[in-house]
Amino acid sequence: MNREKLTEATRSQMPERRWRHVQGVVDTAVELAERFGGDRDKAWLAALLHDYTKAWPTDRMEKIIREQRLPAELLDHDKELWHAHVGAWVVRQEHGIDDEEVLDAIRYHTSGRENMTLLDKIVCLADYMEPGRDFPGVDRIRELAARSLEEALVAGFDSTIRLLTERRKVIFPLTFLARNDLIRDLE
Ligand code: DGI
Ligand code: FE
Ligand code: FE
Ligand code: FE
Repeated sequence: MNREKLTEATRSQMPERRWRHVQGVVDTAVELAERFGGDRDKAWLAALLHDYTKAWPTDRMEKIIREQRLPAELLDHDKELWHAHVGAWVVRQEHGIDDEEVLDAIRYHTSGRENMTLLDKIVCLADYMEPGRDFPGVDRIRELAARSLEEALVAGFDSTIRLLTERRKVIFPLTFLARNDLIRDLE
């Protein structure tokens, strides 16, 4: 697999603004991998591909969820969650990505999950704190990330839960499971 081709293929899936976000996530994920002893190459790859289908039309994603038997419960939750699972499926199909660790990091980058792997944490946290992100609490997340992936991620999930609550949105259960599991590990 050729890094340049994969980079161009990814770039072509999304508008320029989203591509800048992806580049920020790539740089941040590689830095976090270095800081916390993760696999630099896997962090690079998972970060590059994490939002592969983010800009796709929802009907195209819905079709894949139905036809490929991705978790049907996704259809009952926010469409914002779909691109993570659909993206993991598409990059395997289109680019032969078969590293399950990388695919899981893509699949769970939005919701998180219980027992997150080091790579899951790196990609999910990089997505929260890349330099282009600007939301209440992001600087605190960046500060925490200097010393603890887990503390920073809890702060990230808390900010998502807060935002969703304020907007009276349905919350995907995995987000709670991910957060609770990290809290228990920290206790
Ligand atoms: O794809 P990105 O915008 O880079 O970031 P993401 O994949 O983390 O998506 C975050 C969006 O998903 C954010 O606007 C909140 C929304 N969302 C909707 N329902 C849920 C949710 N995020 C989580 N973690 N859990 C939900 O239940
Ligand atoms: Fe995403
Ligand atoms: Fe995220
Ligand atoms: Fe993202």
